[in-house]
Amino acid sequence: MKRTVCLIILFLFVSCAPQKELVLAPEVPPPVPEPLQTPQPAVTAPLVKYKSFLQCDEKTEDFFNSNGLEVLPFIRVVFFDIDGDGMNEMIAGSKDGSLRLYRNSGSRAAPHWIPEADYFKGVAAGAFSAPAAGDIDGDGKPEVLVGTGGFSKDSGRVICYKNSGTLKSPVWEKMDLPEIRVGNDATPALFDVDRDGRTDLIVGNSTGSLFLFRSKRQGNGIVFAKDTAYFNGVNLGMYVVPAVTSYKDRIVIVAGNSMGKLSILERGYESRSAWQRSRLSLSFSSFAAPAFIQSDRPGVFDLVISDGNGQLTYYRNSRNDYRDWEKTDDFFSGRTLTGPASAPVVTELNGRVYMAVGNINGEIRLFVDEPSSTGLSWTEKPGFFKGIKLSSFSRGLLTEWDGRILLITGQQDGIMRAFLNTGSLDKPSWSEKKQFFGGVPSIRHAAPAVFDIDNDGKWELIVGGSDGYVKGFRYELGQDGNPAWVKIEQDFAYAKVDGYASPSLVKGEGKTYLLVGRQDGKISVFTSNPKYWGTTVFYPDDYLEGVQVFNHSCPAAVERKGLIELTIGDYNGNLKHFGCRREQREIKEN
Ligand SMILES: [Ca+2]
Ligand SMILES: [Ca+2]
Ligand SMILES: [Ca+2]
Repeated sequence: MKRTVCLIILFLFVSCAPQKELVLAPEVPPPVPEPLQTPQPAVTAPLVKYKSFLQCDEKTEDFFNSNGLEVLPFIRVVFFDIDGDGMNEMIAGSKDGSLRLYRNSGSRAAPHWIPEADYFKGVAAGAFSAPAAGDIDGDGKPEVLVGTGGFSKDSGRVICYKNSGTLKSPVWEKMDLPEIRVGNDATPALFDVDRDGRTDLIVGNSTGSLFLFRSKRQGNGIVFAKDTAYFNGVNLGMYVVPAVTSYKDRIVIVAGNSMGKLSILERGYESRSAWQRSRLSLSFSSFAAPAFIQSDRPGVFDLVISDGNGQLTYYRNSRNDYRDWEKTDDFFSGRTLTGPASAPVVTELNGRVYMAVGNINGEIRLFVDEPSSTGLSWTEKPGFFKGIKLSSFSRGLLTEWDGRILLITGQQDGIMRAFLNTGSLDKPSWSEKKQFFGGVPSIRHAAPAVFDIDNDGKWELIVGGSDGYVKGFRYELGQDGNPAWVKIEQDFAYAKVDGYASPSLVKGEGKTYLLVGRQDGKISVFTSNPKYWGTTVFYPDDYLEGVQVFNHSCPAAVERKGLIELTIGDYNGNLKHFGCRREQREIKEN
């Protein structure tokens, strides 16, 4: 019954379509999926219907990430041999509060990290987890500790978990210890500061203080007793994260803070010794969190520093003195990171494919499709957009204007801007065209795309917004040489998703696909098929199979050799790549 109604509507719709007066009422349901018929044999056979979809296969390893580590916001790591196999694993806490275990199956130079999904099952800290690991009760098996963060009453604790299973198949259970609290955002590190054979606990907090908890025997177990005098007067900057080791018979703490700055603190073991503090010259954009890692020289530790963008950077202890740190690619090469709310747009210009990627900080980077030194398929052109500073949640794209290259940008506040490259591709020089978007309304979180929808050789402007709508505009040239934009009325009537629409358009086999990223990380597909429908309207029709990203998905599609190459950015800052081909699936009757 329902289908009959649909077919009637469809019939009415198609028969009306060529007339110019057609007005789409929002409540009119979109037509049924495109039925394709197999070639009709002479004899009457049952009608077979197909639904077309895009089968997408992930190829992120070749394009953006050969090392396997997904971007985790506010990642905090420790390196520790948790399973006793003689190799250090990486234990990572993150914004979501859980702990993750990663093993490097590659080498220092060509790392490949593999997550072990369930290793820390049962360990959860609510939010912003900061890990530590060590044998705190002296039974020869390691415990795992989690510092908690975030804006809740549970923030600022250190929770200890004991493994009642085996090293290979652990069963983590919360230990029954007196509460360990330090205010908000606890960041634990284990170290035996008094050399009594029991591992003590050093914890940072959100105000930049460090606290010592001395390990004391109690009955058959241990307790951590707060020693307020030990770090008296030491402040290292908000959201301090300590990493602790020893060097030349002194205790050494490298600590990072939310400003991205790092300090080194040192003192002797004896109780009359006092802390000496100095700055390290390393600096990050935000939330620097250091961790020591075994170097390739016995007894010497190198440093891994994570930051607020989820980046991990390896520093070699170049003079073995914990002061001279030299950045190297070890362990974390092979990732293309462009910052949170990663917003790629891929365009083809003069036969070359370019990808501009915006982010939450208003930065834009340019990549070209040539293999990079790490073997990935895109190479960055550093400084290509030098001098252009946008506000947050930027998205930019390159297109052509007046025989030159034009950068179009959108951002959170709804302002769209255009910059003309008056230089060359090798030495760009950007000059803003102030009056370029006359007629285009302000669209919050404007996510622009350009595409020649109607094949007239002029591109149209397609913009998604935080309200979930996708709108299209076409231009006529005004007297001053600037375009005057007019809204495209019908084509995008159905192009609406559940928030933060981020459009990308691509042609394939006579259709034009409008792929729209959305808040929940899925991608909606709308299809314009004038030959079939007799109209250029984009209808929800085809769908993507095999695509999953974290939220605020931002797709960028380009057609190459019959394949739709799909790049997707997400809120965490991952870039993923999928190769999609059109397939048809038989629709079962009823
Ligand atoms: Ca191990
Ligand atoms: Ca133990
Ligand atoms: Ca101790």
